[in-house]
Amino acid sequence: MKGSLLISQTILLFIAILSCGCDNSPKKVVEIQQELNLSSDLYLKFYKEHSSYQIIVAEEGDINADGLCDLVLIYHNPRVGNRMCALMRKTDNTYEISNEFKAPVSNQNVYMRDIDDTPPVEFVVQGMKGAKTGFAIYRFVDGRIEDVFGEGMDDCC
Ligand SMILES: [Ca+2]
Repeated sequence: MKGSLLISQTILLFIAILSCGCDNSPKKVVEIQQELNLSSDLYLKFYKEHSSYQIIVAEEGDINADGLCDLVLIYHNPRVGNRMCALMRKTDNTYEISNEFKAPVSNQNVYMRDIDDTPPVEFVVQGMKGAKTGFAIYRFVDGRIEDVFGEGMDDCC
């Protein structure tokens, strides 16, 4: 009886691990687009202008605090590897592309987090390379994205 309980708990744990979003297979363009509420137009423009890139993550947020929703992207550029940049929406609904940073090799994630309670919102990029993990916090300052703080990013990019 105890043994079968242990086996069923192990199976449940295994199912939980499988369904935890660890799947690292690339998302399709349309799948990412459907997850975006306010920036799918910027996403499609960028995709059309950079069709050789594989876009891995797209996260929305107003990173320059101008009231217009911007888009942070992690993508694979076949010439140089994984990169992160932001598309800042302009009032005519085109975008200005930010400076680029190296981005993690796998399990990438981007999320908005107001770390200092002062606009603009910061954003966090995290990811892995093999077993190594890293993250970095970025902020839009004077027209550029700056790396505010990070840990282990050199080992996972
Ligand atoms: Ca903005």
